[in-house]
Amino acid sequence: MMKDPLLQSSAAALPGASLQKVCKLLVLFCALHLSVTLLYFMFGGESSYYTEPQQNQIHHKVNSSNEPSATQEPSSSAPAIGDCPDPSPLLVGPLRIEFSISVDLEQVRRTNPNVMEGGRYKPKDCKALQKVALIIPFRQRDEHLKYWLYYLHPILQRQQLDYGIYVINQDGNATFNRAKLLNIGYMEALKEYDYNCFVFSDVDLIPMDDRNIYKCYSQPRHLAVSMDKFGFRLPYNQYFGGVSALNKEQFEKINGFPNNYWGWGGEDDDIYNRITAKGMSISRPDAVTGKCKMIRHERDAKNDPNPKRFELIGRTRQTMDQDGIKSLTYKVIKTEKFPLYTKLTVDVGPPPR
Ligand code: UDH
Ligand code: NGS
Repeated sequence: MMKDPLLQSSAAALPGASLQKVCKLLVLFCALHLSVTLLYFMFGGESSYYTEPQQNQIHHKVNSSNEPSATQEPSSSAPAIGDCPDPSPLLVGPLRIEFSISVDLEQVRRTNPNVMEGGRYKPKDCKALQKVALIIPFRQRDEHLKYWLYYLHPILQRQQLDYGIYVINQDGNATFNRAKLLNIGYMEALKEYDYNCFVFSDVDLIPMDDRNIYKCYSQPRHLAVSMDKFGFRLPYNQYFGGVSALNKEQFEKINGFPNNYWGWGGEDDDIYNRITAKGMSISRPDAVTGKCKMIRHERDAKNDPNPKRFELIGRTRQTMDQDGIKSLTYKVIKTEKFPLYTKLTVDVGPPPR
């Protein structure tokens, strides 16, 4: 049988030593190829197979839209975050509110670790739809303030608001002036941050549903519409007391609140008159969402019913453009930054004789 001459010749041409040499060369070649491939992946292969094209594209988009133009200030390197969803997905609805528990503010601070000094908070993962200053008229109601902070901080965080708490404490023992304290809160909060919404809340009122959002609407908002002490309904249609919210434009339009209501009653009716006199209406949540509980208490010293209140309400339209934030005078006596709120002690001046 004839043998393949080619096979015959190659076999004959490869003695043992040469075969070993060829094998060694082959192994060397393979090793070299492997090292080059490895080096390529480690240092030079960014745009190669294993990069994540989708992530790269997103990066690129953010970078290109954030690219500072010649006239722009260089922006910070933090990536832009989107607006918080409306409504907030964190809301839980009806809440159990009770005042028999004892509240320790140190504990409240620990359970709200994201609240910053002075009672400031803003959501981390999204941009809050509004910057809200919460303003509380105050004098000697520390027990009530504890409940307010205990309940409201978690609610306001679930509502994903960028907010700050301002307790406006009337100095001295003269007759109380709720509306003037609220005007002062407005002015002072604005000095601290670019708030665009102002929620004015009595210290003893707690919402029973976190869907009652403590923010501003296209019309001035009345939030305390369904109080337990009134059998969960409005005491009268024009009622605007307890808790209300006005944006900067609405508040300025009515020249703020009146400064000349000393003692209890009527200032909220005056505010209602101001709003309607300027052609605005009142926005309200429904009676279920708007349920709230009041901490029962006796009448405070130096806050007796104001005998002049009916006469004053009758003249709102004549007085409102003079009496308000335009004519507001006061002195800040003390500013205290507590972990859960900012307390401003203010001199509101003496009531008229
Ligand atoms: N406030 C104080 N200190 C005072 C007076 C009033 O902090 O000395 C503040 C506080 O935020 C309060 C708000 O002003 O929630 C409204 O005042 P108010 O409590 O006098 O009004 P309210 O309608 O009570 O809550 C009226 C007296 C009810 C007497 C009931 C007697 N059974
Ligand atoms: C009205 C007062 C309001 C007060 C409301 C509820 O009569 O200021 O009662 O008061 N107006 C006048 O007195 C003119 S409450 O029952 O909550 O104490 O807000």
